[in-house]
Amino acid sequence: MKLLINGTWHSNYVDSGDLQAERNRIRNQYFRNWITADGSSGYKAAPGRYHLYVSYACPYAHRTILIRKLKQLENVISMSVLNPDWGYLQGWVFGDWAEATIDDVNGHDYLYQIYQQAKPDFTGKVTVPVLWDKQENTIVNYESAEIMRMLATEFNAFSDGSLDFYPPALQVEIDQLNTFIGDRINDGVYRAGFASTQEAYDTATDALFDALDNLEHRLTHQPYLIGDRLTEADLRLFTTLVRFDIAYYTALRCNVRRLSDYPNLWNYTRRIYQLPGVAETVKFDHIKRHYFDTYEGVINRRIIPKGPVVDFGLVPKVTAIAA
Ligand SMILES: N[C@@H](CCC(=O)N[C@@H](CS)C(=O)NCC(=O)O)C(=O)O
Repeated sequence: MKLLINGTWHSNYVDSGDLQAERNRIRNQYFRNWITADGSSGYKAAPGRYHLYVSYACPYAHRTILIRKLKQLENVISMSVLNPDWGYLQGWVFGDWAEATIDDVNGHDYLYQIYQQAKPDFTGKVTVPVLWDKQENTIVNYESAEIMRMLATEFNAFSDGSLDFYPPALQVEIDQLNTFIGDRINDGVYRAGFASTQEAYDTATDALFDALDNLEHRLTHQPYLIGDRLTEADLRLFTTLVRFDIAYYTALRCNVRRLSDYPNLWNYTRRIYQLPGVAETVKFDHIKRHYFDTYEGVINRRIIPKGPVVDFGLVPKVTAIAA
């Protein structure tokens, strides 16, 4: 496991569970600040003040890239892109890949140095996305769901305020969908792919495909998860679905069915992909590089995949060999 412990970088730490509780505690305690339109939180929405560190490979970072694009915040919030290959001893590194960048805000080579700069004794994983405050020289937040919500709601003075992906009347339903999709699908593909036992893989895969079946049914008579309106829940689902056949089906053995075997989910994913600006945020070369070249040693190759489900039956049934 790659992580910082008391500010020191470890590239191959074996966590036997001793650090888990501490890491969870820290995850909720630090870097969970909110930018607000009026500045009452201490972090005021302002053009040029904030910076995003992302990877085009990561579905969680993709949420924030997507909302920045759709809300037309590209000139308001700057962005650095990490190399998609996470196999380096240093974890996430800057540059040296098409459309990856250097860190032109803090001048670092590795993402863990951003965390060290913000909190020299930080303990925990070094994940993307990260929202950086150039004024206070610190990490504002590193939870994609929270960054996404802030960008969508607090920057309306500088962005396309007419687009509301979290409208008050739909918030209860969006929250319910986010919980379901987050657990069963966004995290579910990783739970399946990184399972260390057959049983854990089987359970995660069943839960994942049950959830996809459920959403396939939901989309029978409507273009988006909540009727005609594109919401935050759709964007969070999209970043996993757009990776599904390209990466998760093979690299993470989520292979009972392809996404393209689901007529409604497939049309839905293509519908969102074709919305103005969305395709520019999807970089399939980064996605492939990340999932196929990075996780050697993390994925247990001895687990037997559940799929693909193949029907060798012929209709009408052939009963004799014609030779
Ligand atoms: N809960 C976090 C998860 C982000 C996350 O897991 N990012 C992955 C890339 S897809 C990462 O940076 N992993 C590095 C690691 O596990 O050490 C969020 O939603 O922002």
